[in-house]
Amino acid sequence: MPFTLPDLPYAHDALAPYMSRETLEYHHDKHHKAYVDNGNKLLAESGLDGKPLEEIVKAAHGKNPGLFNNAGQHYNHIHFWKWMKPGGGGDKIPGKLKAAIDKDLGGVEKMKADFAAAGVGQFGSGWCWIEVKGGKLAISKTPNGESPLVNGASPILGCDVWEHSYYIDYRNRRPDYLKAFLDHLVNWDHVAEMYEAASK
Ligand code: MN3
Repeated sequence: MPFTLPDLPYAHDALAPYMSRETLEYHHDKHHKAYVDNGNKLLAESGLDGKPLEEIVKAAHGKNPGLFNNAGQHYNHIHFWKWMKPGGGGDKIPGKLKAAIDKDLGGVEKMKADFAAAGVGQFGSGWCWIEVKGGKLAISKTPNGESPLVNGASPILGCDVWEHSYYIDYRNRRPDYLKAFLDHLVNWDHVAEMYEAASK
């Protein structure tokens, strides 16, 4: 089964002013679509067609760089759209996830500071994450299209720090973009769902 571009779970202008219609028209409609289209060309000849996306990402890592980059970014972006919502962000974090953040990440304020620092500290293109590894939460960052999946962990929140995600709205101010993501965009309900799934 080929990769397909999912619709955004909200209107293109729903995240403004924190993420503009223009950013989402480029980022979802053009950048994510290119990962899908290019990934499908490479998937067809890979022998991995029909496998679940997470398996394709892990199997292609280190073996099929072209497929890995596109399938990895397809996986990352499918969740990135769901990790945001209009009126999101802030500290309204579901109880079980909040307890894990307090226990493993030193509380909500420290988690937010460390997550933003990971995003700012990722040199060049990449992502910052909250992941579950060995039953515990951790903050991490990865270059390009990688994700915690390739490090034996499960991502539960990621923020895209490629310039295409923020340059229209924030120019070079990546720290301001990460602050807006945490304060106004994060869909903590989707994070909690992925935490539940990763904790089974
Ligand atoms: Mn992107």
